[in-house]
Amino acid sequence: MSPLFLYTATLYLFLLPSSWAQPLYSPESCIPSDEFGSYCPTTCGVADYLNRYKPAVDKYLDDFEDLLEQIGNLTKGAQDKVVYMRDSASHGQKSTPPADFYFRRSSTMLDDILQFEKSIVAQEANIYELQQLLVSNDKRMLQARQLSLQLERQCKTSCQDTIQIHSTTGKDCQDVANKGAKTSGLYFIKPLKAKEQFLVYCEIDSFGSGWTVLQRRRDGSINFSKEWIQYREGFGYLSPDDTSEFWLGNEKIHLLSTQSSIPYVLRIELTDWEGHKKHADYAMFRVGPEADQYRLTYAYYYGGEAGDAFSGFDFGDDPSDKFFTSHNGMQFSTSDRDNDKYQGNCAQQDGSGWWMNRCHAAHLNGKYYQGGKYTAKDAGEQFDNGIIWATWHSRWYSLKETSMKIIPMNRMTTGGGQQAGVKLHF
Ligand SMILES: *[C@@H]1O[C@H](CO)[C@@H](O)[C@H](O)[C@H]1NC(C)=O
Ligand SMILES: *[C@@H]1O[C@H](CO)[C@@H](O)[C@H](O)[C@H]1NC(C)=O
Ligand SMILES: [Ca+2]
Repeated sequence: MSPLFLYTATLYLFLLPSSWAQPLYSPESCIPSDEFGSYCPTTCGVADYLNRYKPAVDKYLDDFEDLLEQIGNLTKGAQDKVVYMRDSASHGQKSTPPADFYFRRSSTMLDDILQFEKSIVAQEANIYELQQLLVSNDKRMLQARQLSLQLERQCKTSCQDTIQIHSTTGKDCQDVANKGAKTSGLYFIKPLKAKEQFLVYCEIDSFGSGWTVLQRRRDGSINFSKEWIQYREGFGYLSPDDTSEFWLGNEKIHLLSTQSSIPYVLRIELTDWEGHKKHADYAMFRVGPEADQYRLTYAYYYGGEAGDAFSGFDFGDDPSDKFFTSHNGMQFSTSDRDNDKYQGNCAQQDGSGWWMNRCHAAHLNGKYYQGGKYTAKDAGEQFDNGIIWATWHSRWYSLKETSMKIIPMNRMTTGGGQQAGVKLHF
């Protein structure tokens, strides 16, 4: 018997201990126990399990035994062969065959070895490539795992409002700047007669000027076709980096502009689609209370390259054009509240809220037209309903960006404030 067979036979004996003759656990020895946990089997379950699978395991072992015997037989055959070859080799040595025979044999063996080496080299290259692939896959998997960890962490932290609202407050943005605020952004302000503070965007420059922004158009993202209540309360979004569109609200504009003996200057800033910027300033800007339909008044045009469209424009259609397109002294109109000087409803025709006359030469809450130029056909009903400043561009040209902002008038006239302010913005 070969040593291998001896070994396997021993193994076989170990695999069949006598205890396998009977069930490992009898049903009586079951210990139902909670310790195993609700989803783990009890010892009874373990016994049942072993009893159920024992016949199949026995069969496997029988088959295994057969296989081992076969291997044993084969090993024995191989051993016999080795013995036979050794005998014939020693016999061959004794008979000394011709050198030529050995040479040929060894040269074919060399060929085989060379072939073998070549295939080993090729295999090694393959293995190397696969290893590289494995490494890069590992790296990618690591990255993916890190990403998923990051995402998991992000998902665990609840949604937080990360918008920064500055802590300085005041009755307007100039007050905020006077109290030391140095950067533009969102601030709460509370005009003197306001019941509650409210949020505004303050544009604060390095000269200490603090503009309170009332209106912003940038990209057409907000629909300005709204009704009275929305224009009264305000709509759109205030953003800490001045990237969004909004109307602050007529009530807030009223409270701001009428709160003190120091009158305000309204600055209108305009950008066209060619990137040119112009502005127009109005002294003593005021918006009346709701009881007076948020009437707009100002004392005079203070200056600016955009021209004085607020005071009307002579379109050349009629001698009264300028008079009927002036906005000074006009009440605010919306589609649902007609306070204009026209037999029709300007705000409804133009889909906006504004200090309509009959109807306008300045119209900053108009419809947003990408690219600027539009026609009566684009407007749907032949009304010029774009974002218009007639003293700069025609009424069939809708401006790209606008803003309306106010500052106390003394900032424009004292301490070189006027120069500073004008220089900084344009
Ligand atoms: C192994 O060899 C013995 C004796 O030579 C024989 O009786 C037996 O059947 C063989 N077993 C197998 C599985 O071939
Ligand atoms: C803007 O709102 C008005 C009124 O709700 C609506 O009729 C109009 O289609 C809207 N315009 C756009 C561009 O969404
Ligand atoms: Ca009317």
